[in-house]
Amino acid sequence: MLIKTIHGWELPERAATPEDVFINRRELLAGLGAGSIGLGLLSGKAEAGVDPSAKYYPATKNPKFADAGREITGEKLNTSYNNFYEFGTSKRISKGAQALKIRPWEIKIDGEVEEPFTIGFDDLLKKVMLEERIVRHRCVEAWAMTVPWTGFPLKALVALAAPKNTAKYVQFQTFHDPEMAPGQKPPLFGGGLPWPYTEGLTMAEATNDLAFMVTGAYGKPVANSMGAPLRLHCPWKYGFKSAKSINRITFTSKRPVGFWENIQAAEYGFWANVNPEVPHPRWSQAQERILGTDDKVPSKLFNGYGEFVADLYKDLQGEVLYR
Ligand SMILES: Nc1nc2c(c(=O)[nH]1)N[C@H]1C(S)=C(S)[C@@H](COP(=O)(O)O)O[C@H]1N2
Ligand SMILES: [Mo]
Repeated sequence: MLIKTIHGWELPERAATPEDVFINRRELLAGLGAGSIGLGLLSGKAEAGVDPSAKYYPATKNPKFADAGREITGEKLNTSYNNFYEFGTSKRISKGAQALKIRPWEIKIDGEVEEPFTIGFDDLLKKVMLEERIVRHRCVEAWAMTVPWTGFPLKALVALAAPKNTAKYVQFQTFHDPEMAPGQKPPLFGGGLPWPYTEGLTMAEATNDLAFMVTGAYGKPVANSMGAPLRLHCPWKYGFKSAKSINRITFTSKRPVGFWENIQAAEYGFWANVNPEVPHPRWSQAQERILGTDDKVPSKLFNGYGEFVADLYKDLQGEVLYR
């Protein structure tokens, strides 16, 4: 039953609407919805204009990713149509996500590294080179968008972390703060969700050119609703692999279990590479809907980024690579 309730995000937007209404109504009845939105607007205003990283934008465009072969998704749509379960199961969490407090923001680096450390987000920005990349994003729900992200290659952060050779995987973790993010409050969604949100990559994936740490989008610091101040983006994998609002990165010798894998391993695996020929157990992945339109286009293996990443999987054919 829990699985059924929380998986509104797997349905096309129109089909999911009645459930969103239901959940929002429950929030209202619980006296939470209105309060958190009010707070959110206040703190959002307080933060506007004082983002200390604003000076880094717009960043230099990386010519390798200058054209994603599709129109860029409108900024307004992109910042207001989101998956961010910390703030609720509907796609319309952008107002609620204004409650996300993005300063001070620290990232803890630990696990199999020479010396664990914690770094402030603004100090991290001083140690990396930001660039803009226009890439496609493919959600496991079969919708797609195209985003002008700003950020830096994940491998730069891996280098800063100085992992030991016992490190085989990298785990990303999102904040855990039920007071700030009502979606993390146990009673509302049954208390069964394994917060905080975590996701993981192999070291080979993490040091691939395409794995990107996002700090901005649309030529400015990334919107709260899209995972401020620091999120991952892996264009060749289903969207749930790209954790938002990261405050901890742990290097491990054991393969980490992601948030969705923990909930439903048969449907959401570790690898989750886009493949139109491998259906989700409950729907086809052959096509994707372009966000903001009713257009459906054929999906592509590795979301069309095989030239960068196909080699990573050559020796892994025994694995469930596409789910
Ligand atoms: N912490 C966290 N990260 C997350 C999610 C989430 O609910 N919480 N949703 C994932 C999913 S399913 C997708 S498709 C993308 C959506 O990113 P967007 O809202 O910027 O489009 O974020 C991913 N990262
Ligand atoms: Mo997704």
